[in-house]
Amino acid sequence: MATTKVDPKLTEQSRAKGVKTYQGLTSQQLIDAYRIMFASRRVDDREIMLKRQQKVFFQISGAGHEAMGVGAALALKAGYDWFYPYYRDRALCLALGATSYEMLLGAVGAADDPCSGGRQMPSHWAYKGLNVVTQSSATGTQILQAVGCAEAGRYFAKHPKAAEKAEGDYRQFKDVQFHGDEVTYVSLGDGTTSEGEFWEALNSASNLRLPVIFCVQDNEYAISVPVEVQTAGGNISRLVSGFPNFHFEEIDGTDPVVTYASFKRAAAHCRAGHGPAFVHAHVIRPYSHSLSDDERLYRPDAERQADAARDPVPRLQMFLLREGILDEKGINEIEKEVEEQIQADADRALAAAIPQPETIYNYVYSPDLDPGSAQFDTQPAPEATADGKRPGAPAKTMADLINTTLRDEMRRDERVVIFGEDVADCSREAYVRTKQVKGKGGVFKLTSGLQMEFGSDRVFNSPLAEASIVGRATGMGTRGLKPVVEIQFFDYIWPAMMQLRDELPTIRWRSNNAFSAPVVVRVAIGGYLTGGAIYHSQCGESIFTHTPGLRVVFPSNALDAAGLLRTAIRCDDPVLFLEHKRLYRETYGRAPYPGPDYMVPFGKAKLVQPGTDLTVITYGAVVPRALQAAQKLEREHQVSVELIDLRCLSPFDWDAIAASVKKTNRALIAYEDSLSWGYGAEIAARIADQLFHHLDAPVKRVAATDTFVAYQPILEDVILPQASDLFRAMKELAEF
Ligand SMILES: Cc1ncc(C[n+]2csc(CCOP(=O)(O)OP(=O)(O)O)c2C)c(N)n1
Ligand SMILES: [Mg+2]
Repeated sequence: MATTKVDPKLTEQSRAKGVKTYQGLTSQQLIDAYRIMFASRRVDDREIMLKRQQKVFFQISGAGHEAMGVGAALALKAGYDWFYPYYRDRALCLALGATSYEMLLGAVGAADDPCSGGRQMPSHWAYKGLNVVTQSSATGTQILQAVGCAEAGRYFAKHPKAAEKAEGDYRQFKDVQFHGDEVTYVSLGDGTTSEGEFWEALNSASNLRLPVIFCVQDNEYAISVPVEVQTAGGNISRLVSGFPNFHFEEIDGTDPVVTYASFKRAAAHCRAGHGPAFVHAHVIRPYSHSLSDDERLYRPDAERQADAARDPVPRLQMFLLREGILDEKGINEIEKEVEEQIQADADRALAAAIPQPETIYNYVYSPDLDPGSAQFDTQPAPEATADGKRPGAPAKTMADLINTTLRDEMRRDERVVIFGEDVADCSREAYVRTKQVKGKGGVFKLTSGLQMEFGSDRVFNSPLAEASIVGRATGMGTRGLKPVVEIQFFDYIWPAMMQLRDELPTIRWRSNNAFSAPVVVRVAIGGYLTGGAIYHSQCGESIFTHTPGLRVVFPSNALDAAGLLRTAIRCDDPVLFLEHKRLYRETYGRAPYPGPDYMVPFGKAKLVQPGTDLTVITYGAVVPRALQAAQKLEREHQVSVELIDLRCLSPFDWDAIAASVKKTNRALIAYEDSLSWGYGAEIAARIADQLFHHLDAPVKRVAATDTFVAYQPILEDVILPQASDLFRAMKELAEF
């Protein structure tokens, strides 16, 4: 049957009875392996047929990779170890316990497709009960996540109380399970080793001695590009051999006995805590890359025939016959059973219900916890502070309150971990403990003192690699940790863009709510720094507000920063938390410590000042500038400005905007980013669309020039919107 699982216990029993085994595999296990490999190939063939009949919409095969998958699955434990496979891992998933019916549900895009409910292409595996984690189509993004997954397993083993459930925040909806000797499997093709994230992942796994098995399935092609073009010298094993703490294997991946034995050794190395393993398996790709590709355009027949001679399915069949494990009749029986099963599965899958159109909005965000709800709306309670502060206590800066909020939440929730560049007090912690140095705690000191209070496994420096920060955090978040990571400057967020656009915010939606990664990414953003120049002043928030599933927050004052950050940490969705550098220590917007439970709900704007003549919609560092301009306009021209601070940029508070514009009939959107295609464009379009009949004047925008930010302060002043620009625009709008 295509659903048969191979029982690893058989190995031990047979050995005890003196039965012949093959590297520990019994005859029965090899028969089962054949059944699965044959089934895997036949599911591919069936899908190819259905694609030609236009009954499915995409096909990518696992052909040629079957022996690799089955051997790995036999050596590892479904639902115990963790799996970050890639699209060629059909046989792995079947051997772990997924069924051919489930796979065919994916091919037709059925509502009950367990991988994605018809949202992803077929062969994008995700089986929650088996610990097979959702994957995207982006090659290589899974590798850093696998590293984070392994880190989470180790963390929970060391902090078992952190795994406990808690009410009232994301933990209520996040079951954690872990095993002290678990391993994380991650696979990729030879071409994908060219991605930088692959190297970042090897680096961290090696340095941290993480129990990750990297399985490179080398079929010598990445679509049409051969391995010698991808890999210097043509052999990835040679290039990675210098990474310390690894167990390396370079094997024939077309023989399940070889792959099983190799994975046994790799897993033993990982489970013993020695570090990661690297299995470089030479496989074949007997079909083209996918059904959208015709390999005859770039591979001659001779080369394809040489591949065919190593085909793992006939090869295992010959082996079984040669060893007398099965005779021809036995083989035929298995194949017939598999064929009949797959035929029946395909018929059932084609008749399965498809998803209802109205479900498309499901699981963009958590269906369980709404961070805009009353639960996240609390009042400042200065008297409730842990360190005895009282009302009338000194006003704190935004930097102070962010630091205090992080500290409070780390005390409250042992799942919170913090990492990023320079966020630790001192990686060589003995220097601080012996009082030789004070410690740094972030280039802006926002995480100061946290490593000293909570220890180096909860607050630590990462390598200088932004994709690694977000990718590892995503893997950790998937396992139930709450990483609150820092990107040092918004200007350098771009290496993490793939993780921030294609991974973190997509995990829940693409897995139809089977997986989630409610991670917080804190980012220092913005200009007005006098000398910050092009690479320390950028905004660009609209690039992220354009991404569904990501909550984007941008506070303008200390109290909001504290309340919104706490909501971000307790919430069940990924949050991009933008902290304006210029506001960190500004006099404007300081506030006393509001207590350890102060929260501001997401998606609720703040009325900075009420007014009647025009509405200004803004956020971040433009808020104090707009306020200054509005006060001057009132003083000098008796124009009453209603000033709205959005605080949350996605989702944003449309109701507050609409109510205000209906009252004032004039709207100005002010933002620090460059004007064109900026955040204000969406708000302006929506006002024009939905409030047209309420407008007495065109919707206006004030923003930075369509340039970068210059170093010379005179230029910076011209480029970024100033109070004087806002004053002028407000006055013109009022007079229109
Ligand atoms: C980041 C990214 N770039 C490009 C693609 C398009 N693409 C899909 S598979 C593939 C080739 C992958 O080759 P390899 O890693 O060797 O795996 P194989 O398909 O050979 O098993 C490419 C270029 C993608 N999915 N993701
Ligand atoms: Mg390849």
